[in-house]
Amino acid sequence: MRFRRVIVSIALVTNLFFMHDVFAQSNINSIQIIKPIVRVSAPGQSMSSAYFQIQNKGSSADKLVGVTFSRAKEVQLHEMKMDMDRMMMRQINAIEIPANGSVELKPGGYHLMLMGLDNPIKEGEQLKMTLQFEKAGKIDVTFSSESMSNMHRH
Ligand SMILES: [Cu+2]
Repeated sequence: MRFRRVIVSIALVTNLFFMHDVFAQSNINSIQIIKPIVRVSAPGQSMSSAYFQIQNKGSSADKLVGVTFSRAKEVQLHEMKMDMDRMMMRQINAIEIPANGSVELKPGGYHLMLMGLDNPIKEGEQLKMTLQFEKAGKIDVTFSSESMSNMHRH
């Protein structure tokens, strides 16, 4: 009897372990967005940029393939790189997040380019965007707006 009870508990623990594993690997829960920030735009400017960190706790790589924002005509994925001795910005199709890894969108690197804003982004705004991932699907994210000078302190 005693032996049997031990077997049952091991089965239970193993089961919980597997359930946890499945949960962690499910695409919806594997992607986390950390510290989403939109840069305050200068008055009259119809563009801005946005930054955040993407964490992928899943066991397969995923890709950020697009972003929608109701206040912008278009949101592009951009990359900044040194080309010869000049900083060049170019549009890219996707940002890949390795399995069990992370990618940071930050000034001077990957960023979102918000094109054709209806109004300039002001300080202290909460802005909702939808990020589209290849595997994890759509993720709604609320960004806070910050001025560039504040951003450098992070
Ligand atoms: Cu850009």
